[in-house]
Amino acid sequence: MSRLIVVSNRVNPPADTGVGTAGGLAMALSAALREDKGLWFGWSGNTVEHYTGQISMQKVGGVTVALLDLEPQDQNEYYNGYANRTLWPLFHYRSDLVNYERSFDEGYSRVNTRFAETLLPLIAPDDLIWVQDYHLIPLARELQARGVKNRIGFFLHIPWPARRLLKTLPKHGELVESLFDYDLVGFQTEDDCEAFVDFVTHDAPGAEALPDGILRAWGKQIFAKPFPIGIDAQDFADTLTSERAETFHRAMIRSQAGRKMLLGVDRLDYSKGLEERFSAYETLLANNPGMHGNLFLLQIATLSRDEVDAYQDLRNRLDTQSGQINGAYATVDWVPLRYVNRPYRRDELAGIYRSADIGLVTPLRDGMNLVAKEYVAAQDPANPGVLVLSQFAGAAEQMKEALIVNPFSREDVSEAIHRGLAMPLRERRRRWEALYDKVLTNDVSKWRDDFVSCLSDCLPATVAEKEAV
Ligand code: ADQ
Repeated sequence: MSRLIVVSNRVNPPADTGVGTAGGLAMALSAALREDKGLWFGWSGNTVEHYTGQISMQKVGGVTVALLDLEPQDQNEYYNGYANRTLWPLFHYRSDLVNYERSFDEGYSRVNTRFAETLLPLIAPDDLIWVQDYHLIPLARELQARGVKNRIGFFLHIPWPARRLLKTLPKHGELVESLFDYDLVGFQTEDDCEAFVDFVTHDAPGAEALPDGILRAWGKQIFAKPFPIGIDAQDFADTLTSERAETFHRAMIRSQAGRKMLLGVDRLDYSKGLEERFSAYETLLANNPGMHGNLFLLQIATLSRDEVDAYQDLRNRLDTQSGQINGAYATVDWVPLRYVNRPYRRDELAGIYRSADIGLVTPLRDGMNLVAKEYVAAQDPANPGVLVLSQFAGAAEQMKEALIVNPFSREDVSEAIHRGLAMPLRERRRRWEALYDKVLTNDVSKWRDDFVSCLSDCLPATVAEKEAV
């Protein structure tokens, strides 16, 4: 069997303690590589004054990793610049927050070149290379320019934007063309895949969409397909029965003191719809005085990308908004909103999820959203909570038995919370059983196996023919 090399911006498998850095990609990849003899290559997260191109190999949380240090200029232009100030907002439909500068573009190319140069000596002829996410779109082009002939796949963890939006990005054609240097390009949802095909068929020279996801353009051919990501459901179930998860669960139940708990768990990111969620909760409180004192919202929002202005601004606004809600509604013995910025261990989170009556997952745009799946996986089958899920999370394409809401409508979200709180046990169980079945069936191993076997075996004959030429 070929060795798998995974390449991503950051390499941060959670330690065996489960403390890990927040982030769906890290959770999913370490679960996928742990039992594999594969290699995970990427940026260490550290910067050095002068770039050396030296790799350090380590074993972290059971995974072999190869780490590269970058320079401060790389961090500013590539990571904080092109990746998080340009592509992230654009791909999440926030063109108002897009900041494009040529130096970002240059930093993005430079770092992709550095990745290719340092990865090159580690590649054996029959390795499969799997590149992750928007930070590394041009990597296949850079590798091929250095003579790499291996099969290379790409998976996009975030949404693919609508055609007209993408066209606002300078050099968007070049970016899309570089995806045609991969053999297989994977998306989270059918919707994202369709948006990609829509761009290619309308705007790429010589474009042709053939059956089975084969796409031709720029004189090249690729295979484009959705591979919805999942969680490591088995590992999560084991975590749930750990002593720490149970301790946290009991502590939460005690601290609820008979009140219903609504729960949000997110990175502090404008794509997650936190301001809109707080507004919806405020609407619920304003319209239902009888609920005062009988419920609360626990919002865990771990700080993220706090070197980027838009994240600092959001943090300030959320501090104000949470203060206003508590100022307006709290009483001496009731705090309606518990707003927490610190990260929690996975086992602690599992216990917290289990004690929540409503899981609020209301991003304005999200590639998939693993919190929705973790919340479902953590529920007590005899008395499960209700998932309120944004129609704009990729997860909504699969998780139709959740209460699906429009996160831009405070009334819609507030009514769904109300409905969830009043939902009879029988309906809660019926919905949860259907959701849990999907979370178990479509887990992270299936995601990895589907992608890797498609990359290695199942490419359409026409692509195999192309390779033979
Ligand atoms: P993220 O935007 O990071 O991931 P998500 O899928 O929700 O979003 O994953 C978040 C992960 O971080 C979850 O595993 C969650 O448990 C963890 N986490 C969140 N808050 C935490 C906290 N306070 N403490 C500890 N852990 C916390 C990107 C895309 C998503 C896509 C994933 C995977 O933006 O759309 O689902 O990659 O492809």
